[in-house]
Amino acid sequence: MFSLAIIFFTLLVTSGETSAACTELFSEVGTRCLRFLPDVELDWTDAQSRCDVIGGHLARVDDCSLIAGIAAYVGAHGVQPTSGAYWIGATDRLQEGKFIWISNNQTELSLGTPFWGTSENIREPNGGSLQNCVAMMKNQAYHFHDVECSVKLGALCEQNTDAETDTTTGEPHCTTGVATDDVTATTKEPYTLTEATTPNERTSSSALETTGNTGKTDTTTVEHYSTTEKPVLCPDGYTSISGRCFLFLTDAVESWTAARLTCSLNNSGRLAYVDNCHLLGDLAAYLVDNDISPTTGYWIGIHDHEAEGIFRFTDGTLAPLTTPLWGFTNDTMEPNGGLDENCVAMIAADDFFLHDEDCDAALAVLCEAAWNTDTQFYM
Ligand SMILES: [Ca+2]
Ligand SMILES: [Ca+2]
Ligand SMILES: [Ca+2]
Repeated sequence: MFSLAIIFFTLLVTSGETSAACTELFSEVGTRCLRFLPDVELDWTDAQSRCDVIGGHLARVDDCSLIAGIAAYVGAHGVQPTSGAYWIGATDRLQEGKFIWISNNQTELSLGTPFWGTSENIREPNGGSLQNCVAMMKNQAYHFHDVECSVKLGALCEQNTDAETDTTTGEPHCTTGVATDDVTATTKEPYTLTEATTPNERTSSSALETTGNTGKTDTTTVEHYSTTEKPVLCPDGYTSISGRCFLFLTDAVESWTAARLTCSLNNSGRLAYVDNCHLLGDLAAYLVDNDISPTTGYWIGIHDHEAEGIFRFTDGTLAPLTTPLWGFTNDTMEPNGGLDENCVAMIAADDFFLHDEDCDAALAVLCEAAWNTDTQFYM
């Protein structure tokens, strides 16, 4: 009976992990329903029309973890875009420099880390009023670039939700029996840009209330930077970001091994485990917004000392370093140092994307407080 209950619960949880209910024209990627049209070579407007014909819109890639899902799907199914890039549903046509998603009430696409790639070491978007449409670039691990909207690229479509279907002009979408590649793009305007009324600014606060955890006396005022995680109490000097505690030692310029020791001497911390793109984005935004920037970068707790190309955290566990965590040097994807570069840092000149570096290089130090299972506090 007990095991049956567990199985039932597992089924519930498993089905709850995905909200996708994809029609036959779309494939489940993460929690989304996407259709890859790698060979169409359409300008951005025609690509949107093509998606509209099959009951979708150009994809809203507003979750950085979806980039890894897309890259993995492309690799597994051989749907690399023949043009080198996929159009997605973001544009700054309405207001130069402000990129919005054409679905989901035109929410804003944030600039910087971790969504955007580089061209010749210059951060995208870089095209000003000449480049107003957003594409995911095959040779940049599907990071975003702004591109001239008239360029002919592949289309990455996303199935409309019921709500999105309901708000269209009333024409029902036919999703059965359509051979997508034979569909002729319609001439109707598939979307309407309207003035956004509420700027989608980053919400950060250094004065969020701390709820409950008052049992420890040597903690500082909680600062909290993520909009998705609850703030936590952190040791002296550490800052709460993404529900974890970090210490930025911008003046401690030293080798990776020395940096590791420095963290252990600061409340028994460790070099930071930058293990997902949401955290990388939050850390980069915190550094930019607080104008804390070393000239070089921050050592973090990832290395490939033991086996070249196998990156591990300092506790020996494998580091899940899927796109979009790694940066670029001269348009070449990091890590690029082979046996000469075995330690990982967040590099200031690359908007804090990850690079492998010479472990003897002198960089600043990013520590993370360890969780104490006895006290149930970060220590
Ligand atoms: Ca532009
Ligand atoms: Ca560009
Ligand atoms: Ca490197």
